[in-house]
Amino acid sequence: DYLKEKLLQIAIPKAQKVRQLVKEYGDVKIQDVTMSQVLTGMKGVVSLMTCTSKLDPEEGIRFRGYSIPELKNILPKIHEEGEPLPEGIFYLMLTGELPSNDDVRYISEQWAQRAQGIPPHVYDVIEALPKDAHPMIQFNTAILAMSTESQFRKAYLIGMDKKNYWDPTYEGVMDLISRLPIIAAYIYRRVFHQGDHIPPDPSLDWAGNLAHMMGHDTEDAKRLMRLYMLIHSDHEGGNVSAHATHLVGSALSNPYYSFSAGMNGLAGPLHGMANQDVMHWINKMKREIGTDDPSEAQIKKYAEETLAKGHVIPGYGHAVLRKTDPRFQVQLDFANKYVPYAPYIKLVNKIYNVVPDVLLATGKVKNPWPNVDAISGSLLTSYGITEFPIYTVLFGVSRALGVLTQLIWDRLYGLPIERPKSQNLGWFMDKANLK
Ligand code: FCX
Repeated sequence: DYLKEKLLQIAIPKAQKVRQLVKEYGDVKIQDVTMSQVLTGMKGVVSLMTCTSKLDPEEGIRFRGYSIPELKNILPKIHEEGEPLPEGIFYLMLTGELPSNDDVRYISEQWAQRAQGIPPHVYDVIEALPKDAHPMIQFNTAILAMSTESQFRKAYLIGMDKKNYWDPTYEGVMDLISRLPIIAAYIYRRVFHQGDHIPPDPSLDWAGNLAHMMGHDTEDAKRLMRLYMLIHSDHEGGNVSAHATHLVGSALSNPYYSFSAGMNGLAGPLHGMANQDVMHWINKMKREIGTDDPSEAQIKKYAEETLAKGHVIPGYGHAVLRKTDPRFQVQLDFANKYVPYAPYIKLVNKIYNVVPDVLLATGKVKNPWPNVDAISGSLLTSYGITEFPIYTVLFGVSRALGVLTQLIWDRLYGLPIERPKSQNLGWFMDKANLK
């Protein structure tokens, strides 16, 4: 496997640097931490080392230094006019280098081959769940059920040298990523299409195949799926799905356990489930106002009522970003190019015109701008993928690319178990001299 050899060559000097930093520079002070940082979700506290991507509050995400608009130009594509293949961003996040067409083809072929290894019991486990169990329950259950195949645990038990843990991690990650589209499509067809399943087409790319297996087999739907899989793939290390995957992986739990932890986090409404909740919010608005095409004044009133009830407006705000999310923008540009007249896209535009001011008026929301989830569901819907509960699963399939790449690097760096310190309320009160 030339990719594995290449990875090891890149990683050896970096792992040495990590060891050197700990040994020789371990006492270097890097930051002061305030009371409010700890009590409001550790925002801004540097406590993780992540190499796959970095999030700038103003500019948004960069993958190994490249922004999404840059990647749209430089990553390999199938069609000149199309979207980059997610295989390319995986290669970039893994190696730190831009892939050639051959590298991308190699990964496509690897994944198509490895995808064939899903054990039959995984489908039995899915089938044992009620059809109306949320697709994220089915997805995550399937991920755990697949961990019977983990090479990591076997290698650990036979006494592998810990320097080599990255190798079975890599194998597990490649297997797992290869199989996620099949699992996601299986759940989709089970829940929404009477179990009428569509086999994978090994000649297709990873994202194209997902659209195909879901039954959305047009070139347009495949193009959308490639974009979707590209932009959701990573958002540096501190977001809930990435952090949870990393944390659980630090106990040397295998890649399936680790990723499953991340997916449990993605299923929360403040994280990935927001993409489904946005659609509920929009549809409830249409029902309550009694029209499919509400005016901006009506949307403003509905948004204000949402806040008055103590609810969040899904798709808006962010823990790090302080500008419109470039992942929102790239989808909006895509929508304006290919489906400008889609009713949901028109609504997204109208909502974008009024909601930031409504949030700003609260005086407390740190970022009033839309995030990735404010539009992704409307875009999928405009392409005929109208079943909202599958949206977070699609997010999860994509998110695997980043968080699992980082898991390989965690093992290449030889990072230890993660164990921050906790204190009780009295300790914090003492620090503040508060009685
Ligand atoms: N609607 C209403 N209130 C909001 C809000 C929104 N969209 N965004 C923030 N606030 C509120 C917070 O709830 C908090 O209120 P409180 O002081 O009464 O507890 C206050 O504003 C300050 O929060 P802030 O520091 O700006 O935001 P946080 O870092 O705490 O939270 C999220 C960030 C993303 C969780 C928050 O903006 C939110 O709940 N947004 C809606 C859900 C959503 O879209 N999530 C998806 C995010 C992301 F892109 C993803 O992971 O997919």
